[in-house]
Amino acid sequence: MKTWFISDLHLDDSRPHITKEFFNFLAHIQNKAEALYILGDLFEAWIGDDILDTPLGASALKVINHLKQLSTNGTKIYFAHGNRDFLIGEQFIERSGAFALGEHTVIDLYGTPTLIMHGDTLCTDDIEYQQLRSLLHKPQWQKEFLAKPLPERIEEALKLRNISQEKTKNKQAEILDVNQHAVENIMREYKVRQLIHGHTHRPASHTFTLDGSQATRIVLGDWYEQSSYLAFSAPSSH
Ligand code: LP5
Repeated sequence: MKTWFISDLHLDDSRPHITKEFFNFLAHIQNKAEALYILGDLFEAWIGDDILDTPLGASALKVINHLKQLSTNGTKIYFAHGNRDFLIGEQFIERSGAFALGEHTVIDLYGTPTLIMHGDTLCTDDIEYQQLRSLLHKPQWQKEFLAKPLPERIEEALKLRNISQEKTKNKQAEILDVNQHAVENIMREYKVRQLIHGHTHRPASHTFTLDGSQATRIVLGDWYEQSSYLAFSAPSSH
Protein backbone atom coordinates (compact mmCIF):
# COMPACT_ATOMS: atom_id res chain seq x y z
CA MET A 1 0.00 0.00 0.00
CA LYS A 2 1.31 3.42 -0.93
CA THR A 3 0.59 7.09 -0.47
CA TRP A 4 0.23 8.94 -3.78
CA PHE A 5 0.56 12.62 -4.60
CA ILE A 6 -0.67 14.43 -7.69
CA SER A 7 -1.35 18.04 -8.62
CA ASP A 8 -1.91 20.34 -11.58
CA LEU A 9 -3.97 17.97 -13.70
CA HIS A 10 -5.87 20.95 -15.14
CA LEU A 11 -8.68 18.66 -16.26
CA ASP A 12 -10.63 20.24 -19.05
CA ASP A 13 -12.96 19.09 -21.82
CA SER A 14 -10.40 20.30 -24.36
CA ARG A 15 -7.98 17.53 -23.22
CA PRO A 16 -10.18 14.42 -22.92
CA HIS A 17 -7.13 12.11 -23.16
CA ILE A 18 -5.80 13.57 -19.90
CA THR A 19 -9.10 12.93 -18.14
CA LYS A 20 -8.88 9.37 -19.46
CA GLU A 21 -5.30 9.09 -18.15
CA PHE A 22 -6.56 10.27 -14.78
CA PHE A 23 -9.29 7.64 -14.68
CA ASN A 24 -6.71 4.99 -15.69
CA PHE A 25 -4.45 6.23 -12.91
CA LEU A 26 -7.28 5.96 -10.36
CA ALA A 27 -8.03 2.42 -11.56
CA HIS A 28 -4.32 1.57 -11.35
CA ILE A 29 -3.94 2.70 -7.74
CA GLN A 30 -7.16 1.08 -6.57
CA ASN A 31 -6.29 -1.46 -3.85
CA LYS A 32 -2.71 -0.12 -3.85
CA ALA A 33 -3.34 3.24 -2.23
CA GLU A 34 -3.94 3.98 1.41
CA ALA A 35 -4.10 7.67 0.57
CA LEU A 36 -4.25 9.94 -2.45
CA TYR A 37 -3.31 13.60 -2.01
CA ILE A 38 -4.50 15.95 -4.73
CA LEU A 39 -2.50 19.13 -4.20
CA GLY A 40 -4.54 21.59 -6.21
CA ASP A 41 -5.47 22.49 -9.78
CA LEU A 42 -7.33 19.27 -10.37
CA PHE A 43 -9.39 21.34 -12.80
CA GLU A 44 -8.34 23.97 -15.32
CA ALA A 45 -10.89 26.32 -13.75
CA TRP A 46 -13.66 26.00 -11.20
CA ILE A 47 -16.39 28.59 -11.01
CA GLY A 48 -18.62 27.05 -8.33
CA ASP A 49 -20.03 23.71 -7.21
CA ASP A 50 -23.45 24.66 -8.56
CA ILE A 51 -22.25 23.77 -12.09
CA LEU A 52 -22.63 20.16 -10.96
CA ASP A 53 -26.37 20.48 -11.29
CA THR A 54 -26.16 21.81 -14.84
CA PRO A 55 -25.05 20.26 -18.16
CA LEU A 56 -21.77 22.18 -17.75
CA GLY A 57 -20.89 19.93 -14.84
CA ALA A 58 -21.13 16.64 -16.75
CA SER A 59 -17.37 16.00 -16.93
CA ALA A 60 -16.81 17.07 -13.33
CA LEU A 61 -19.51 14.63 -12.25
CA LYS A 62 -17.59 11.82 -13.93
CA VAL A 63 -14.50 12.88 -11.99
CA ILE A 64 -16.54 12.85 -8.79
CA ASN A 65 -17.85 9.38 -9.54
CA HIS A 66 -14.35 8.00 -10.16
CA LEU A 67 -13.03 9.58 -6.96
CA LYS A 68 -16.02 8.31 -5.04
CA GLN A 69 -15.37 4.78 -6.26
CA LEU A 70 -11.78 4.99 -5.04
CA SER A 71 -12.77 6.40 -1.66
CA THR A 72 -15.55 3.83 -1.23
CA ASN A 73 -12.96 1.16 -1.95
CA GLY A 74 -10.92 2.31 1.03
CA THR A 75 -8.48 4.96 -0.22
CA LYS A 76 -8.50 8.18 1.77
CA ILE A 77 -8.57 11.09 -0.67
CA TYR A 78 -7.30 14.49 0.46
CA PHE A 79 -7.77 17.65 -1.55
CA ALA A 80 -5.92 20.95 -1.33
CA HIS A 81 -7.12 23.90 -3.38
CA GLY A 82 -5.01 25.34 -6.20
CA ASN A 83 -5.07 28.75 -7.83
CA ARG A 84 -7.42 27.45 -10.54
CA ASP A 85 -9.88 25.58 -8.34
CA PHE A 86 -9.83 27.59 -5.14
CA LEU A 87 -13.63 27.77 -5.42
CA ILE A 88 -14.16 24.04 -5.05
CA GLY A 89 -16.59 23.76 -2.19
CA GLU A 90 -18.11 21.32 0.25
CA GLN A 91 -20.43 19.79 -2.30
CA PHE A 92 -17.60 18.64 -4.56
CA ILE A 93 -15.57 17.39 -1.61
CA GLU A 94 -18.45 15.48 -0.02
CA ARG A 95 -19.70 13.96 -3.25
CA SER A 96 -16.17 12.70 -4.00
CA GLY A 97 -15.80 11.17 -0.57
CA ALA A 98 -12.71 13.32 -0.07
CA PHE A 99 -11.37 15.39 2.82
CA ALA A 100 -10.51 19.05 2.31
CA LEU A 101 -7.08 20.19 3.44
CA GLY A 102 -6.14 23.67 4.58
CA GLU A 103 -3.64 25.88 2.78
CA HIS A 104 -0.69 24.22 4.53
CA THR A 105 -0.83 20.76 6.10
CA VAL A 106 1.77 18.67 7.88
CA ILE A 107 1.36 14.91 7.48
CA ASP A 108 3.32 12.03 8.89
CA LEU A 109 4.67 10.40 5.74
CA TYR A 110 5.87 7.03 7.03
CA GLY A 111 7.76 8.66 9.87
CA THR A 112 8.82 11.86 8.08
CA PRO A 113 6.86 14.99 8.97
CA THR A 114 6.03 16.47 5.57
CA LEU A 115 4.50 19.80 4.69
CA ILE A 116 2.14 19.66 1.72
CA MET A 117 0.52 22.52 -0.17
CA HIS A 118 -0.36 23.72 -3.66
CA GLY A 119 2.71 25.94 -3.77
CA ASP A 120 1.44 29.26 -5.12
CA THR A 121 1.98 30.94 -1.75
CA LEU A 122 5.72 30.23 -2.13
CA CYS A 123 5.96 32.42 -5.23
CA THR A 124 6.40 35.55 -3.17
CA ASP A 125 8.36 37.45 -5.85
CA ASP A 126 5.24 37.45 -8.01
CA ILE A 127 3.77 40.44 -6.22
CA GLU A 128 0.94 41.01 -8.74
CA TYR A 129 -0.18 37.41 -8.37
CA GLN A 130 -0.05 37.53 -4.57
CA GLN A 131 -2.21 40.68 -4.63
CA LEU A 132 -4.68 38.99 -6.93
CA ARG A 133 -4.66 35.90 -4.72
CA SER A 134 -5.45 37.82 -1.58
CA LEU A 135 -8.44 39.41 -3.32
CA LEU A 136 -9.73 36.08 -4.71
CA HIS A 137 -9.43 34.44 -1.29
CA LYS A 138 -11.52 37.07 0.51
CA PRO A 139 -14.76 35.40 1.69
CA GLN A 140 -16.80 38.46 0.68
CA TRP A 141 -15.36 38.45 -2.87
CA GLN A 142 -16.08 34.73 -3.19
CA LYS A 143 -19.62 35.14 -1.90
CA GLU A 144 -20.36 37.88 -4.41
CA PHE A 145 -18.72 35.99 -7.28
CA LEU A 146 -20.61 32.78 -6.54
CA ALA A 147 -23.90 34.69 -6.42
CA LYS A 148 -23.47 35.85 -10.03
CA PRO A 149 -25.23 33.98 -12.84
CA LEU A 150 -23.10 31.23 -14.41
CA PRO A 151 -22.60 32.94 -17.81
CA GLU A 152 -21.25 36.02 -16.04
CA ARG A 153 -18.87 33.88 -13.97
CA ILE A 154 -17.67 32.08 -17.09
CA GLU A 155 -17.00 35.38 -18.82
CA GLU A 156 -15.05 36.77 -15.86
CA ALA A 157 -13.04 33.58 -15.48
CA LEU A 158 -12.11 33.68 -19.19
CA LYS A 159 -11.18 37.35 -18.89
CA LEU A 160 -8.94 36.61 -15.93
CA ARG A 161 -7.34 33.66 -17.73
CA ASN A 162 -6.51 35.92 -20.68
CA ILE A 163 -5.04 38.63 -18.46
CA SER A 164 -3.05 36.02 -16.56
CA GLN A 165 -1.70 34.44 -19.75
CA GLU A 166 -0.60 37.83 -21.07
CA LYS A 167 1.00 38.77 -17.76
CA THR A 168 2.86 35.48 -17.24
CA LYS A 169 4.36 35.70 -20.75
CA ASN A 170 6.17 38.82 -19.66
CA LYS A 171 7.30 37.62 -16.24
CA GLN A 172 10.85 36.40 -15.73
CA ALA A 173 11.26 32.68 -15.06
CA GLU A 174 12.61 33.32 -11.53
CA ILE A 175 9.54 35.36 -10.63
CA LEU A 176 7.30 32.46 -11.63
CA ASP A 177 9.22 30.06 -9.41
CA VAL A 178 9.23 29.73 -5.63
CA ASN A 179 11.28 32.06 -3.49
CA GLN A 180 13.89 30.07 -1.56
CA HIS A 181 13.51 32.29 1.54
CA ALA A 182 9.76 31.66 1.52
CA VAL A 183 10.45 27.92 1.29
CA GLU A 184 12.90 28.00 4.18
CA ASN A 185 10.68 30.21 6.33
CA ILE A 186 7.64 28.00 5.97
CA MET A 187 9.64 24.81 6.59
CA ARG A 188 11.03 26.40 9.74
CA GLU A 189 7.57 27.58 10.81
CA TYR A 190 6.12 24.08 10.45
CA LYS A 191 9.30 22.41 11.77
CA VAL A 192 9.68 20.07 8.80
CA ARG A 193 12.56 19.02 6.59
CA GLN A 194 10.39 17.72 3.76
CA LEU A 195 8.02 19.71 1.57
CA ILE A 196 5.84 18.53 -1.32
CA HIS A 197 4.06 20.99 -3.59
CA GLY A 198 2.93 21.63 -7.15
CA HIS A 199 1.93 24.82 -8.99
CA THR A 200 5.20 25.68 -10.77
CA HIS A 201 5.06 22.73 -13.19
CA ARG A 202 8.80 22.20 -12.62
CA PRO A 203 8.98 18.63 -11.32
CA ALA A 204 12.16 18.07 -9.34
CA SER A 205 13.57 17.13 -5.98
CA HIS A 206 15.67 19.89 -4.44
CA THR A 207 17.92 19.22 -1.48
CA PHE A 208 19.51 21.95 0.56
CA THR A 209 20.79 22.62 4.04
CA LEU A 210 18.34 24.24 6.42
CA ASP A 211 19.71 25.35 9.79
CA GLY A 212 22.37 22.65 9.65
CA SER A 213 20.26 19.71 8.52
CA GLN A 214 19.32 18.36 5.13
CA ALA A 215 15.99 19.48 3.72
CA THR A 216 14.11 18.31 0.64
CA ARG A 217 11.56 20.09 -1.50
CA ILE A 218 9.74 17.87 -3.98
CA VAL A 219 7.87 19.55 -6.82
CA LEU A 220 5.09 17.61 -8.55
CA GLY A 221 4.67 17.74 -12.29
CA ASP A 222 1.64 18.89 -14.26
CA TRP A 223 -0.57 16.73 -16.45
CA TYR A 224 -0.81 18.99 -19.51
CA GLU A 225 0.96 16.46 -21.76
CA GLN A 226 1.10 13.30 -19.67
CA SER A 227 0.37 11.92 -16.24
CA SER A 228 2.72 12.69 -13.35
CA TYR A 229 2.63 11.35 -9.82
CA LEU A 230 4.72 10.63 -6.78
CA ALA A 231 4.32 7.60 -4.52
CA PHE A 232 5.78 6.71 -1.15
CA SER A 233 5.61 3.40 0.65
CA ALA A 234 6.49 2.44 4.19
CA PRO A 235 10.20 1.73 4.62
CA SER A 236 10.70 -2.03 4.86
CA SER A 237 11.30 -3.22 8.40
CA HIS A 238 14.31 -5.44 7.59
O1 LP5 B 1 -2.68 29.70 -13.61
P1 LP5 B 1 -1.35 29.98 -14.17
O2 LP5 B 1 -0.31 29.01 -13.73
O3 LP5 B 1 -1.40 30.13 -15.66
O4 LP5 B 1 -0.91 31.40 -13.60
C1 LP5 B 1 -0.92 31.58 -12.22
C2 LP5 B 1 -1.36 32.98 -11.89
N1 LP5 B 1 -2.66 33.28 -12.49
C3 LP5 B 1 -3.78 32.92 -11.86
C4 LP5 B 1 -5.08 33.25 -12.53
C5 LP5 B 1 -5.64 31.98 -13.10
O5 LP5 B 1 -4.87 31.52 -14.17
C6 LP5 B 1 -7.07 32.20 -13.57
C7 LP5 B 1 -7.98 31.32 -12.78
C8 LP5 B 1 -9.29 31.15 -13.41
C9 LP5 B 1 -10.12 30.22 -12.55
C10 LP5 B 1 -11.49 30.70 -12.33
C11 LP5 B 1 -11.73 31.06 -10.93
C12 LP5 B 1 -12.77 32.05 -10.65
C13 LP5 B 1 -12.81 33.23 -11.56
C14 LP5 B 1 -12.38 34.50 -10.99
C15 LP5 B 1 -12.80 35.61 -11.89
C16 LP5 B 1 -12.34 36.98 -11.52
O6 LP5 B 1 -3.80 32.30 -10.80
C17 LP5 B 1 -0.37 33.97 -12.39
C18 LP5 B 1 0.99 33.64 -11.80
C19 LP5 B 1 1.37 32.21 -12.17
O7 LP5 B 1 0.37 31.32 -11.69
C20 LP5 B 1 2.70 31.76 -11.55
O8 LP5 B 1 2.63 31.75 -10.15
O9 LP5 B 1 1.95 34.55 -12.30
O10 LP5 B 1 -0.77 35.25 -11.89
C21 LP5 B 1 -1.09 36.23 -12.76
O11 LP5 B 1 -0.81 36.17 -13.94
C22 LP5 B 1 -1.76 37.40 -12.14
C23 LP5 B 1 -1.36 38.70 -12.79
O12 LP5 B 1 -0.01 38.98 -12.61
C24 LP5 B 1 -2.21 39.84 -12.24
C25 LP5 B 1 -3.58 39.86 -12.81
C26 LP5 B 1 -4.34 41.03 -12.29
C27 LP5 B 1 -5.77 40.94 -12.77
C28 LP5 B 1 -6.63 41.98 -12.13
C29 LP5 B 1 -7.99 42.06 -12.76
C30 LP5 B 1 -8.94 40.99 -12.31
C31 LP5 B 1 -10.36 41.20 -12.76
C32 LP5 B 1 -10.74 40.34 -13.93
C33 LP5 B 1 -12.13 39.83 -13.87
C34 LP5 B 1 -13.12 40.39 -14.77
